[in-house]
Amino acid sequence: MRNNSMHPMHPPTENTPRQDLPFSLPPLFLSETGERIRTIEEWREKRRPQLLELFRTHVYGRAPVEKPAGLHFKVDATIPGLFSGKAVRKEVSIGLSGPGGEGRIKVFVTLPTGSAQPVPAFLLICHLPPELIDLRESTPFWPVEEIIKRGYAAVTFYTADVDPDEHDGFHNGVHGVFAQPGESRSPDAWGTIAAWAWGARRVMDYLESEPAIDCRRVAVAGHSRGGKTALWTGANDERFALVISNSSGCTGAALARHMRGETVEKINTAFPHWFCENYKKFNNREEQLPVDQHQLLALIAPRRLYINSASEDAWADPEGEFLSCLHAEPVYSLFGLPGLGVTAMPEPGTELHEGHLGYHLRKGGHELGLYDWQRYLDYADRHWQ
Ligand code: GTR
Repeated sequence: MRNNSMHPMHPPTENTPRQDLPFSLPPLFLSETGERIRTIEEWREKRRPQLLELFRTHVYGRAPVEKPAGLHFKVDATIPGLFSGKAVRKEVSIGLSGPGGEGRIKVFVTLPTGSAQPVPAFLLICHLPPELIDLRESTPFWPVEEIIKRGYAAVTFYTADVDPDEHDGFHNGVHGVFAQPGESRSPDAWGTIAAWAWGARRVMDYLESEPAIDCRRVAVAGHSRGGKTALWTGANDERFALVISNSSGCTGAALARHMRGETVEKINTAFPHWFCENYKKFNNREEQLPVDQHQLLALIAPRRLYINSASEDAWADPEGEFLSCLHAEPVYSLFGLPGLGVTAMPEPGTELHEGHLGYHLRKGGHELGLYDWQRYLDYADRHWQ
């Protein structure tokens, strides 16, 4: 039963019936000033903005602009007759300019033909470079044909167009475009994941101008570093109705304090450009982080969230991802919405599609493939029809 009132049916509780953990997590329902959060209104107006600020300050960093003045869209090409006439692809450039110069994000928008109504869409944040994946083709990683067949638009962009995936001193990509001349970087300035998330939000700006898309039903999805980015995108931008994290692992869906597989120190060492400088203070000090990742998941509520893990993907900590979902559920309960529907980690091969929190644990390793997409499409078919 849905409960939209200011007063939840039951006061929110953090502990039951979730699994006990051998560490304590930062709270969902206690504000920084010690105030207990009891209602949807208090969550929305007090706690949610506080948590976003904590994640900006200590983890992902702060974007210097929202939608920039001068953002513009140009259709570079329209290619009809794809997949035996079932789809048309538009190739669109999003033009950006800031104090440090100009940028361009190329967006590939494949639309099913013949729909009288605007269609829902899947937006993939693609971190694989053009040398590895051609986004104009249908592949297991990006099965455009399957997405179209189910009646959805398939939208994607290369993250490298927004910001290169390398430690370049934050001079290139949108970091450079929006830096003020002579500005020194603050310890909470945006890292590369935050830059990519910002780029995904600009793609949503474009989609809002595209009459063939139903912007009330847009899912943002990504795999691994793209999954971390999808979560941060969805946390910041309530225009996304569904957020899909495919094996996002450390600083994605997995609880930092669970400390299996990749840890804060390991990720900050291997990828020093992904997060803000402040995050490095928590190398080997996860217990002192002011946030944990269940709170990131909770920021998506009451919108739909779908988490995937793979049984042999120990580096991304499947158990830590599942526990994070369980511990985000109280916020869905506050909204009167169903979560996973289980309290123990399911067997590999299981999918949980009933609730506002969707989940599957695929047998196998670290990848995004057709099996995963079919689960995401099934979930959308079920809840978006
Ligand atoms: C790994 C990294 C993970 C994950 C992955 C990926 O090397 O340790 O955090 O993001 O890369 O994006 O493929």
